[in-house]
Amino acid sequence: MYRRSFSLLAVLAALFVLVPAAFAARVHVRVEGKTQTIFGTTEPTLNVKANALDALEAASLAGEFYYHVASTAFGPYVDQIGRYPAGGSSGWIFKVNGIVPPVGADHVTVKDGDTVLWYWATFSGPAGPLTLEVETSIVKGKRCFFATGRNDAGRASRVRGVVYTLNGRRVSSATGVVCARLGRYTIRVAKTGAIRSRTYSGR
Ligand code: B12
Repeated sequence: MYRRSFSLLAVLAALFVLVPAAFAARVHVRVEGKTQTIFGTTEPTLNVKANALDALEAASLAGEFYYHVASTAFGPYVDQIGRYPAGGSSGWIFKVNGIVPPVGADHVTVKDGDTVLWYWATFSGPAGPLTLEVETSIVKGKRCFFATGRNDAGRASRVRGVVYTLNGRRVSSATGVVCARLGRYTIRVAKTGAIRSRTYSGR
């Protein structure tokens, strides 16, 4: 009798440990700070409990960086990540799969394969800064990269006047396009007033 209840307890204890992990979503997470990437230049996959606020918690654990959540009338509000507290028209914004959700991070459930991006944003009007991405294709035997910016609604457009970091070298591009010989590459793109892209690698 004692043996049976002991093994039942052991099974229940194992379930307590395993079930939360089984329910966690596998989510790509990146945190872009005011002057540099705070976490995840390559958008690594993390186990995230349930929502976009949990994604920040998972990144903070993995990257050992500070963040602070304030309780407001709207609910939890991330008023600081790393060194910089929100103030005036600047603060911390998040996107899920390229779109700024119109509600707090605790209300946005994430699922496997989603991408959560937290970033420092300064608002000069109603729209936030573009978040940059790099698209690539082979043109006339060369590897070409195209800078793209996504607005708050997730709509993508071509961006000019950017600076790439291509295989460790800074390359300015007035057109937003840069082409190079075929081969292995590591690239990201930045522009003043926009959110730097993640780092892409390939060949
Ligand atoms: C300015 C502003 C911001 C600034 C705040 C800068 C700062 N100094 O802290 C920035 C650009 C950083 C911002 C961010 C966000 N915001 Co905002 N923001 C506003 C705005 C335009 C004015 C707020 C204000 O200054 N009120 C006056 C002061 C005196 O009152 P207050 O209570 O002290 O205001 C503070 C809180 O509102 C807080 N705050 C700002 N946004 C949000 C969002 C949420 C969900 C919470 C809980 C708190 C919060 O920051 C204010 C300043 O400290 C309101 C719209 C409005 N007209 O109210 C939207 C508004 C509050 N924001 C909104 C949203 C959705 C967000 C984001 C969640 C967007 C996102 N997907 O990232 C993020 C917050 C993410 C996070 N960090 O947790 C929504 C909230 C909707 C809802 N029902 O939940 C609103 C109502 C806009 C809208 N109509 O969609 N925001």
